[in-house]
Amino acid sequence: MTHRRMVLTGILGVALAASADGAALAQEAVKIGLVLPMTGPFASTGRQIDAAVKLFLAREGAVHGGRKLEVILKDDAGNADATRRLAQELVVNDKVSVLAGFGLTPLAMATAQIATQAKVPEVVMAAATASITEASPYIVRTSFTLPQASEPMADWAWANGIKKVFTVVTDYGPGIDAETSFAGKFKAAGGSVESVRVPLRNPDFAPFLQRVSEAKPDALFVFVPSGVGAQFMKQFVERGLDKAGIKLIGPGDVVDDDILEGIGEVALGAITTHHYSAAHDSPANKAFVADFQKANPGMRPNFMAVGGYDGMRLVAEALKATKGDASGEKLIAAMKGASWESPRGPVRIDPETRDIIQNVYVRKTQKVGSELHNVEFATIPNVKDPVKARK
Ligand code: VNL
Repeated sequence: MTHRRMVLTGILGVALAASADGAALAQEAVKIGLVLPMTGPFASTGRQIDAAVKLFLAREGAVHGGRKLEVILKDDAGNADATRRLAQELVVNDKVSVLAGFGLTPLAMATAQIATQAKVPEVVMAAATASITEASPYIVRTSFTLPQASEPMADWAWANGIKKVFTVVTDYGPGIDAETSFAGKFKAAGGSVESVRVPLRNPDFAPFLQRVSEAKPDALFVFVPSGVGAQFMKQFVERGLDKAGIKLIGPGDVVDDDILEGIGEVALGAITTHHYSAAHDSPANKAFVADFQKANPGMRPNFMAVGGYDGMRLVAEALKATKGDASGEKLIAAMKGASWESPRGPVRIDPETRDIIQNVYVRKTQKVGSELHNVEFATIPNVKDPVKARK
């Protein structure tokens, strides 16, 4: 080897050592493929999460663990075939280190195999059927599970003199989870439950609400996906159920903060159990809501926004822990057990299930000044997904 050659090799060696130290790595952004329903019937979920992801980068900066986060947003319009194709393209062509988003259960499920094969973490920010995290060891969730939100409702209802409940849920994963977890717990306490399921696409609630009206239960337990509550409540009023003395209860999706003002006073008095209300009383949440509303005039953050915001937080924390190493195995390992203060309260990623452990709050929809809010009045702390906790 000539002297010149040796010098060059030496320089290259130094360059390689520097890159191993992370200096060259820092030049290269860590890409996050964000797949959301930005159009179609569930576009409100996409809008909320997209706004929250942008807010996270604006408030916390884009550099975490020495690496710059770069978000690539794709619209699947709520169609699972599109989600799968977009996730595949993001992994193969864009070389993303993380897949994130997933507005509905079928969309999260459609991506599970890609996450497993590519060893790319799939951060589920919205979809909430309990079984999702079991579909891939690379799935981690920052939203919630329907059993986690619905079982505390059964306890509250029974403790508050409700004996007979009619459940109306959307007929797919999260609705079935909500119905079976609520009914299981409420019946075990001694209550009686009748149940109907309504189609996910183009739902007409009228015939189901007619049955509820004839059955005269003490309470109507309802789950509909985020955004659909406005239509449900309109038909609830049209059937005269608001005047029939039937109490409205359920997980908080039906009185979602995004649409609560639009639903109007008919929602007053609804009792729901959920992990997030824009009215959550903490300094962290007050600042979050104020900054969100400043960046998105006329919009109130809902539980989807918080799932998106915390999803970004989780990626940022994991990168910090791996010192910028974005390999899938390192990232998912760092995500297990991660904990932080969310706008919703304290949260932790369960290292065994990769689901989120969080407080569930009992809330009553009421007027706060001139606005309608879900006001929290009781807290069940550190709730794990009960389906997996029983296994
Ligand atoms: C799901 C669950 C979707 C809860 C939702 O809104 C929701 C889901 C779009 O898992 O599909 O509020």
